[in-house]
Amino acid sequence: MDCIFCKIISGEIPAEKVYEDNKVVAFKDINPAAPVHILIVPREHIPSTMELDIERASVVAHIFLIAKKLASEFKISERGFRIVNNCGSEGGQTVNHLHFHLIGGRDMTWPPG
Ligand code: DGP
Repeated sequence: MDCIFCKIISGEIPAEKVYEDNKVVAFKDINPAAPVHILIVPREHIPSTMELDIERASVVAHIFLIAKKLASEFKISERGFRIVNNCGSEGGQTVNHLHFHLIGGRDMTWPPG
């Protein structure tokens, strides 16, 4: 499958991995939008939120727990951070493998662009 995140998960393409377990992998975004910008992705290739179903939805809860743990480790938990999932082209999704951005280390603005 021609998926860049599947290739990062398998190790075919290098990335700065910061966490992995049997369900998810987390690595630094190649184009960081903030001092801390980590992508957390399921090992299973799920194209987007629209392909989530009840059997696979538990991975999202797991991703949020890993986001919380990484926020503490990367020292962004006290001041706050943002977790973002872009879905579809108008939603800003550019890689079609479900992923959550953990972004922090600077003041955020709202609404997002
Ligand atoms: P999104 O726009 O929500 O689909 O976010 C995709 C993110 O993936 C974007 O912030 C850049 C990042 N990205 C794309 N290709 C690579 C890569 O090869 N390595 C890493 N580390 N990040 C990548």
